[in-house]
Amino acid sequence: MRLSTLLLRAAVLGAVVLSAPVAAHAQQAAAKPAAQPAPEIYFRAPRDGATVPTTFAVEFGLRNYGVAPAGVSLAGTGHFHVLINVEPPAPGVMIPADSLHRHFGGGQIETTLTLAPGTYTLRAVLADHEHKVISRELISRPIRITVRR
Ligand SMILES: [Cu+2]
Repeated sequence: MRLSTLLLRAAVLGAVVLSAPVAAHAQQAAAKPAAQPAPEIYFRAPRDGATVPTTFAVEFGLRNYGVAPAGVSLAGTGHFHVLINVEPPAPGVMIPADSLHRHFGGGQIETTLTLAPGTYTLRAVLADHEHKVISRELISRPIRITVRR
């Protein structure tokens, strides 16, 4: 019961995350029907270079991949992480759980973060049900933000 509820939720979340790029992707598919679309992960918010208050909204973006809660083993899915001022582990390596490696194992696609004033480099990383980095493509480009006093 609980698992099926989670899976349903994951499917709904995946649909929400993936709905916008579907139209663009459909055009590519028409031109190149055999091509496997590359996944892409990014921050919808905050924007690169943004100045934000100490508590700020984070919205994840994902194309050509799905979202499922941690612990749910479903091919083609994972859950989001935010890495703060640290390099991402290599694919296949488990992401630590500490203040610099935040896990969103509930399958969240948006959240809030609270950071002390300063400048930060953030990366969004999608990892599998065991918190292992899936691939380089599922590590976002770094964004730089300034948290204001
Ligand atoms: Cu995790």
